[in-house]
Amino acid sequence: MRVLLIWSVLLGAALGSEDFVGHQVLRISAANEAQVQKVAELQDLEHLQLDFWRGPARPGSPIDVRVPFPSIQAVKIFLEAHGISYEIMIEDVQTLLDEEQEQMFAFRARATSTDTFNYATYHTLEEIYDFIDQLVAEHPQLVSKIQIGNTYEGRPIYVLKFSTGGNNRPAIWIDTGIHSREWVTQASGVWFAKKITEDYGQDPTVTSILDNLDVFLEIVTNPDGFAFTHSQNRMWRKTRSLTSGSFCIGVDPNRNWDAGFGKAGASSNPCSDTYHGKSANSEVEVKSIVDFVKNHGNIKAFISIHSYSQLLLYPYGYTSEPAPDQEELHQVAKSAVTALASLYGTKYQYGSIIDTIYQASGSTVDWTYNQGIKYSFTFELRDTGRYGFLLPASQIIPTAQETWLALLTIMEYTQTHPY
Ligand code: O2S
Ligand code: ZN
Repeated sequence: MRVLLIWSVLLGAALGSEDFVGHQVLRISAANEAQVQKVAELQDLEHLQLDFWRGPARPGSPIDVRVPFPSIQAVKIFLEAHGISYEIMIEDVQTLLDEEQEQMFAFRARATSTDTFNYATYHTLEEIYDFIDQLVAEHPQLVSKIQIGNTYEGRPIYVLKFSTGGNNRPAIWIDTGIHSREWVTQASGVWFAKKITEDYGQDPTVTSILDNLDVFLEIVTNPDGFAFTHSQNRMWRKTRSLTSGSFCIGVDPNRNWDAGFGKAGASSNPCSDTYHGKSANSEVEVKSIVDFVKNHGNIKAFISIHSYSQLLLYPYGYTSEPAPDQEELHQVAKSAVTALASLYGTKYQYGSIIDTIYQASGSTVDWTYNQGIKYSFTFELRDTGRYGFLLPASQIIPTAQETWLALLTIMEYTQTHPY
């Protein structure tokens, strides 16, 4: 164990990946709007190098922030000075990263088929792309791979198509990993893909869905960012594009869509983790999906999967104007989270993005909804903050299983409520 640990640290150092020794994640409880504003001020102090994992949000909903070791005292004194309460959620981020690396190292054996693939560990981009090819080779009648574009750095962008025939059937879209550090989402995407191939022709619900609808699944929606989380910085969220006039890299692909683009709920600062980019669809990873959706023209449900916080959200994020279908979306969300909880009791909150989490402009599902895709939803998978983005691999399968129940609910509803 020790030796392995030392190895992984050395290996990390040799590869030049960023370390997080002594970094803490604080959970801040802002009691009122003034305290939220105070915490938001911290965000603007760039020298502190804070990484907001969650929020700043409305009073009452926690704000989680990763604080680099050299900033810890300053941040704690600031919070205490303003009477803002906080607790330490993660004592040392690097310890969790070392455990994650050790776990991956122990299971690093390459699978030769999707039956020997280890669904209970995290995988690299290469491994996931191999998995995709294996799944297609094993089920050529059911699964195909579509390349919808190339990333900023030139990597192929793949979407899996699950189809039993027909001519441009109404379709369901699911994407995972648009934020690269949300690793449980790509891992769940892999599990969903396998699950569909296992259940088609066996499980009546899945069979009926696929006899009527096509399913598109983009597992690694931000391949450059994902590769970067493995090679350089586990905490990377954005794309990897360059912005002229700035030394900072990347655009938030969940602020880059053409719905309330650039409004409150996104940053115009290229160094921010919620930087919206120069213009809507500036990111090729976003534009490739936009083109695909428009060309297809028959997508009826669009589900974009993030982590963490255990939420099921529907539009809007950029405005507090209720979506015209709010009541129906609320009912669908309610049934979906009920199904999800039935397996392990995991509790999800649900509602519109702006009411439930925070204002966010230019997000995926606001755009798809405005395109006429009524059943547009965003998930935030496990957990509620104990591990945040660093969810232990032992929770991958339970997370995927319970989420699948919610997805089935939405897919079945879509099938039985044509519009
Ligand atoms: O900030 C984000 O992009 C959220 C979702 C938004 C729709 C608010 C992700 S990280 C869960
Ligand atoms: Zn996200």
